[in-house]
Amino acid sequence: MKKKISLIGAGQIGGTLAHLISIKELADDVVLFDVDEDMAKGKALDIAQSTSINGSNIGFKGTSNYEDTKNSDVIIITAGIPRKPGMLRDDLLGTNLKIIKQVAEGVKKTSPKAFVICITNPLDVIVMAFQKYSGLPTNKVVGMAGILDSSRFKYFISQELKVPVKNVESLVLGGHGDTMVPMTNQTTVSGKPLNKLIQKEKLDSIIERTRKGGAEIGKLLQKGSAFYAPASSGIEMAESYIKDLKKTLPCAAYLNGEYGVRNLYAGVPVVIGNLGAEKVIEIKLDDKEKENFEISIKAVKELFEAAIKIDPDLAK
Ligand code: A3D
Repeated sequence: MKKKISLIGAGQIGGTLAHLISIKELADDVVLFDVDEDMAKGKALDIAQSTSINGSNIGFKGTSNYEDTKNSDVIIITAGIPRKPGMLRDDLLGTNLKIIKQVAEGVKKTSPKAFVICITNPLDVIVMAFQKYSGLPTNKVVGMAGILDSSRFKYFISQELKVPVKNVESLVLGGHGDTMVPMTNQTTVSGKPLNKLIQKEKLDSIIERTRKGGAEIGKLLQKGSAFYAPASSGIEMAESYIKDLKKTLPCAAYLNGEYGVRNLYAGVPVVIGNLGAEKVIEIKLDDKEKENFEISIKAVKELFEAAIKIDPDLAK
């Protein structure tokens, strides 16, 4: 069966997603959709011209017409504005809420059966708003953040301990903001508990650097925010869905009682397979992790309340 992936937003992350899909041959057809149609067309053409070098056989199209995205298997949304240096993710709320409403209307009409991965910030609230606006089933709408945050945390640990990053196992849960929760007790390096390998002060500074990981890159880039690692993270989710790999990945998923949270999107480990977000895995948190997770959930809830003030329809 032919697979079609549409990328709503063909900016920095959208373009990188398209290139990765091409290299990994994850789909037969890739559509880059953007309000800036020429930019979407230009990137589609550029990547299409790399396929004879990569040896992939994929059709690319750039567009600003939702009809071209019709019947997509996977939709990855990056439409919106990114942070500028000094901005918080939450500062993007008003603008990106309006954009996600338009996107939800377009996707609902043309690809109601798609698996939708949202990347636009502020992530947890935007993915929840997309689900409410589109009415797509909650198992088919997820947010990308935890894979990226975990990857940053693992990278910093590997650098500190001078070990290959693949030897580090860890995950970061909660909301995608400064209250995100790196699970230090679940972290191992070549199977050994991290807490036995690193001093507390060093670990605390790595946690802080992880929480501020996006801002650090934004400050260096000056124009726009991180895009390579965010795109790789989105691709891991799309691949697990398309190939039914059933990987357990930290993603923003809809919680219906899991972790004591109801009717909210937040970062938890989720099995991603051909049914979408198939199962939320509840890992045992110690008292400190639980406390931090609850602080993070509170921050997501407060931001969603702020979103409802902007658009009361979200309360329905
Ligand atoms: P950027 O390069 O600006 O691309 C965004 C694209 O969205 C632009 O090309 C716009 O033209 C397009 N766009 C704007 N409005 C619409 C619309 N209504 N319909 C379709 N396209 C539209 O940004 P980026 O790719 O660097 O980042 C995209 C989003 O991802 C931002 O909100 C970032 O904050 C967010 N982001 C999230 C993470 C997470 O971990 C969750 C990480 C990095 C970036």
